[in-house]
Amino acid sequence: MRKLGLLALAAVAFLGITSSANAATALLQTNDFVGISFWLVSMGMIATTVFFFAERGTVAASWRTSLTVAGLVTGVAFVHYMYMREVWVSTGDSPTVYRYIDWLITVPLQMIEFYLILAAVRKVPTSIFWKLLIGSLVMLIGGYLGEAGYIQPFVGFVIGMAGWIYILFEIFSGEAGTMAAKAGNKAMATAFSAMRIIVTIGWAIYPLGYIFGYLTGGVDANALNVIYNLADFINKIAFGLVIWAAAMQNTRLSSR
Ligand SMILES: *C/C=C(C)/C=C/C=C(C)/C=C/C1=C(C)CCCC1(C)C
Repeated sequence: MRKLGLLALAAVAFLGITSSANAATALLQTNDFVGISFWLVSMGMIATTVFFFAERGTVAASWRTSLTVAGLVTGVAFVHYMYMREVWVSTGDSPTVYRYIDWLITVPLQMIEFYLILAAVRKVPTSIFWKLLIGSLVMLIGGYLGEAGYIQPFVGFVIGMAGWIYILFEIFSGEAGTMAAKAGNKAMATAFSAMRIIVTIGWAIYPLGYIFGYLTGGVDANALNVIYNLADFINKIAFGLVIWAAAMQNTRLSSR
C-alpha cells in the first residue's frame, strides 16, 4: 500500500518534470515575480503532497482518510499549477477561468474534510457531507458561468456568494458547526475552527478578485495572480497542515 503511494507520487513528480522540460523555449525571467510566485506555490504544493502521504501511515487509523484528502488537494493543485505557470511563463497571462478547473476538484474535497474530521471523532450524519458539497458546487458553478461570460457577471457573483454564505452558515451555526462544538475533542475543535477561519478570511480573497476583475473597471493581472497564488498557498497548504496537526495530537492521546 505504501509502495503504491510512493509510486504514484513519483509519477506525479515525473509529470511535473517532463512538462516543465517541454517548456524549454520559454524560460522564467529573473525579474518575473508573478512567474516566481507560480513556481514557489508549485513547489510548496508538491512538498506538502509528499508530506501528507508520508505522514498518513503514522496517524491513528480514523484520521488517515483526512490526510489522504489533504494530499489529494495539494496534489491536484500541484499538477494544475505546473500548467498555469507554463502558460504564464510563455504568454505572460493566466486566465482566471483556468483556476476553476482546479477549484472544481479541490474545493469540494476541502468541504469533505469538515465531514471527515468530524467523522474521525464521532458519529456524524452524511447530510453534512452533502450540504457542504452542494454549497461549494453552487458557489463555483455560479462564479464560472459569470466569469466565462455565459451569464451576467453580476448574476454569477450573486449565485456564487449565495453558495459561500450557505457554507459559512453550515460550518458556523448549522449542523456541522453544532456537531463540532459538541464533539468534546479539543484537537479536532481547534482544527475545525482554524479551518473555519480559513474558509471565511482566506476564501474572501476570491470573491474580492471577482469584484475587482469583473464588476469594477478591471484589475492589474500581475497583482491579481500574485494574490490568488498567495491565497492558494494559505487555503490549501495551511488548511491541510491544520488537519495534520489535529491528527497528530489525537494519535498521541490515543497511544498514551
Ligand atoms: C484552493 C482553492 C480555493 C480554496 C478556492 C476557493 C474559491 C472561492 C471561495 C470562490 C468564491 C467565489 C464567490 C464566493 C463568489 C463569486 C465567485 C467565486 C467563485 C470567485
